[in-house]
Amino acid sequence: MSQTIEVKVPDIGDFKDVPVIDVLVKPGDAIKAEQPLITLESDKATMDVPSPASGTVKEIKIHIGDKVSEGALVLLMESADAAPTPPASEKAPTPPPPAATNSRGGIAEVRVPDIGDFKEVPIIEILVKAGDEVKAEQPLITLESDKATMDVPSPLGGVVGEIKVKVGDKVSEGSVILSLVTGDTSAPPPPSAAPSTSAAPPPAQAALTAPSAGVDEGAFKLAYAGPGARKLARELGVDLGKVKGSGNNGRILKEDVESFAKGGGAAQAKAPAAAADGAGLGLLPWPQVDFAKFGPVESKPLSRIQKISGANLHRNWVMIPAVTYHEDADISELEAFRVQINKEGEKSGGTKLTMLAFLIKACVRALQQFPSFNTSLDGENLIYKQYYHIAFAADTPNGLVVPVVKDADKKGVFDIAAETGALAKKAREGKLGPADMQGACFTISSLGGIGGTYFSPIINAPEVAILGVNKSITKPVWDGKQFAPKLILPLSLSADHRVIDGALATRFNVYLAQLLADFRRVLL
Ligand code: CAO
Repeated sequence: MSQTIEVKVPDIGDFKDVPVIDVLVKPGDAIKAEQPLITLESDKATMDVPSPASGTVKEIKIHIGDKVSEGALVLLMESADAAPTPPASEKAPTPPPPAATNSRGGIAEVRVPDIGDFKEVPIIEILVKAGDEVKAEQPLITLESDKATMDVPSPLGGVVGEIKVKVGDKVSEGSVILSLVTGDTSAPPPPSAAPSTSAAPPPAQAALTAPSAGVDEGAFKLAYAGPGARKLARELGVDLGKVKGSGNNGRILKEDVESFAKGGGAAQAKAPAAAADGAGLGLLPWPQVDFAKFGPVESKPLSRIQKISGANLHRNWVMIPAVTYHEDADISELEAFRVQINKEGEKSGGTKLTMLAFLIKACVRALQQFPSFNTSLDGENLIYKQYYHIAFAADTPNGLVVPVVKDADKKGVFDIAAETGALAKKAREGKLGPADMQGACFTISSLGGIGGTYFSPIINAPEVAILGVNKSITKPVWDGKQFAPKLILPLSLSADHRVIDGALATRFNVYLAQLLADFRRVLL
């Protein structure tokens, strides 16, 4: 017998009441273990809740917009894992996945229809997934050229088989999109009853959602909204760039589009937060340029990490009156020590000490010496933290992420080096969980492995300071009698001026440089 499983929100770190921004399955869907079921989005991260087992979705217990915490019931499913395979003649106790229901139909290949003069148009959304049951005319993918956004509808009813394209692929008339297991007698039959047929969707004109008059296409493209909201905006002729999102990080929900269309939009458009084009801030509108006029171009959608971190960085840049203070630290002895210890480690096969690990340890000492740096603004109060969790920016193929080394004050430099190495690896593999990225007191952004001299890092709110580090370089330094070669590490400290004034920031920098110049001071 199959078994009904209650799928609940797993341990999601300290996150509570996190909004559901997407429900990725529906009753009747056949799902595999680990397949994402819903997407949650906090102000720090977007996370999918995976299925604990294979089976069939029975009942969904939540809606988009619900706020959930660990243990919340997501859905009921019939677990296939628990069920012995029934004999062929025996009727399955639960409805089989849709793909298995149509034995009379064939397999149709759905292709891009006539889309006018458009060629090599990028796919910006795939609206269905393998196993989905679709109706004739239901949109399958969304294409977006520099002139128009268009949905390609399904020519037939059926069940989606293999999806042959991915977001970012460029398609033209005739490109194969997916295979469709047909058999829905209510829909027009495929042109041929052969098992593999080529089904031309309705003419593109039926699907083409040309830009509405007055819609700013550039801002529409950049708006932070999912396919549902985008589609609705097209249908209602709403200029998405002017809609204020009420979802997490300003994500535009369908309701926002509806209320904008109903007239609330005029007021919204005036709100500064909604002014994607800067008009609401009294600024000139964002320049709209047809780049293709000047040479070949290619449009690629931002990654999910870029969209989320972009919204956070923008807020922090606009809202924090930050000043960046520079300092040079003489790390000649520290680097010699690091190299020496690593050589010894090579013999014993130990963890490699990194400059980042020493920096984390030195920053903890500096935060202890200057507690104002280990705070967060909370209205008119300043929260002083008595723990030392240090974040570091990690560059990944999908964008910037900021994992956190917890309780760095209680860890040795070897442990910190091992932990940053493991976190950076996890980050590059896209496997960081929410708990890995929360609770930071202070952030280090190290570009030392790449180069550069100084830069101006953006504070990671609600922290009040961030340390930027570039590549160390040997420079001649006057020691009172002569120039001596010293290995100099350029430091760039950005601090929130509401909490930290210039004198304090400079004292912090000078102290940090002293620690790095003579690491024994960390023990004092
Ligand atoms: N000066 C000179 N050399 C340095 C250095 C510095 N400040 N910091 C690191 N290096 C050297 C290392 O010693 C290493 O050399 P070897 O291979 O010879 O040992 C090399 O540069 C590569 O180091 P790394 O950058 O891979 O390792 P790390 O521990 O220093 O940094 C991490 C780890 C995760 C911080 C890094 O990989 C990373 O992602 N950096 C980018 C962060 C970023 O994008 N910040 C900008 C945020 S704002 O847009």
